Amino acid sequence: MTAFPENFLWGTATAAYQVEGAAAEDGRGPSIWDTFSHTPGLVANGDTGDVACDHYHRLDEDLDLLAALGVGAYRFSISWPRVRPQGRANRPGLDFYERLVDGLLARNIAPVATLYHWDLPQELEDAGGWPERETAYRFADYATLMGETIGDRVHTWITLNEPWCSAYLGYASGVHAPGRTEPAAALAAVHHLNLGHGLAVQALRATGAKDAKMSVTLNLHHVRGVSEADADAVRRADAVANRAFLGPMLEGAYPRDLIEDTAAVTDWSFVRDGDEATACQPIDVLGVNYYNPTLVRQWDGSSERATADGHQDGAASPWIACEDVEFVQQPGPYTEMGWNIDETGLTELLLRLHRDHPGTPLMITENGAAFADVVTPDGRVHDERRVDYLHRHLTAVAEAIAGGADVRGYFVWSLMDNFEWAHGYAKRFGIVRVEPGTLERVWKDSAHWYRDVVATGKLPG
Ligand code: PNW
Repeated sequence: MTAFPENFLWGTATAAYQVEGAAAEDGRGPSIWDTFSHTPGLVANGDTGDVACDHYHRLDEDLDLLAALGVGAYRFSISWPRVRPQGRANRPGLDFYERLVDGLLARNIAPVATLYHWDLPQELEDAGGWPERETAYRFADYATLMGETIGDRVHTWITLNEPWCSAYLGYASGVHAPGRTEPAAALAAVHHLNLGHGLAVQALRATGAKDAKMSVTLNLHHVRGVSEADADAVRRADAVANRAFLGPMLEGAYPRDLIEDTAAVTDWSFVRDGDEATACQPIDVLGVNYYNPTLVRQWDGSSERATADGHQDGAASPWIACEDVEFVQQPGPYTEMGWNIDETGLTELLLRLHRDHPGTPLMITENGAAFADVVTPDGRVHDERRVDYLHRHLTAVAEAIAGGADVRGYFVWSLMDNFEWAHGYAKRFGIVRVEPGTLERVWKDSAHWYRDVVATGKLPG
């Protein structure tokens, strides 16, 4: 029987635009995801986050749901345009997060707050977005506002969620908002996200948030080569996907090979003296989101290039300076996202982080799977494939802990089915089903299973 450490933090995760709805209420301004989802053809089925799970209006019910699950922590994100539209504090928006945080604390659930889960205020994108340095300063202003408002009650602050997605899917491949396909701008966005992270940690520490833990969540890619001959392909993909963030944030410098690999795209002149030191603020825990590994091969040009990472079907690639890297189809089984299921990548990734950054505790801030629901006439939702996925990945976490990795917690993505970005509502990650139409919350088998894991701190069987 696999057991977890005594103080292990068990939680579930969501993000504001994916669950809240109430897109035009109480003074909320538009974000880049409102604009993107309302542009025909960019999101599957024309879905938007206008209503989403209606979490904004069902807050108490959802807080009770978390309490019934017995989780010790809840990871949510704050909608920047709800609390600071047009750069001005919006009291009704702030009130919502006060009620959320107080409601969690009243139920003995630790609030883990992400400042930026992709919903940039539209006016900041109109001024250039993350490729502009100003955006990093505006982000720090927003961090100050949130630190002053709820900083005395938040357990852990996560500055950014997956800046890889913000920069490369938003500005290089364009499959996420704001939908731009400008590789040089994407690398400038990488830098201003790194800078914004550091500025936000400084800003939070300067407010009532000074006792909270500081963190950032990265979707690190566990990159493997098909054979030893593919070492350089692995190095390139790792540089642009992982070390572009780990370097400045944890070591205070961009990796030299990244600068060289991308020289034809940018001269990195947007990096000013002192920026890397600013990005490198001490953090208390590193958030890791993991779904599947990445398999690459050196491309010699003799055949058509494999592009099986799910990001190459359009014209533009998020993999800047990886023209000679093939992304190779991995063996199944697969989730509904087409992502292969391979928990060994999670153990290896955690052990690598432990080896490369030994002083930095780790937390799995997202892990989970999309599967189609099987609802039986008795109203139950039998998602044994999700239970199997979670079981495998929690076993992998336990193995990493046994191998020495300092892993402090685990958050299932997601508490409930929600707006899965460009896929709309078609891809369902919840351990709780959200009934289309009525938005009723229905426990899937995985929710019952997870409640038992949280209650015992052990995996069954
Ligand atoms: C993460 N990719 O997104 C996000 O943090 C969540 O909001 C999201 O719902 C979840 O994972 C499931 O997708 C990702 O294309 C979106 O590589 C896309 C990718 C990775 C993560």
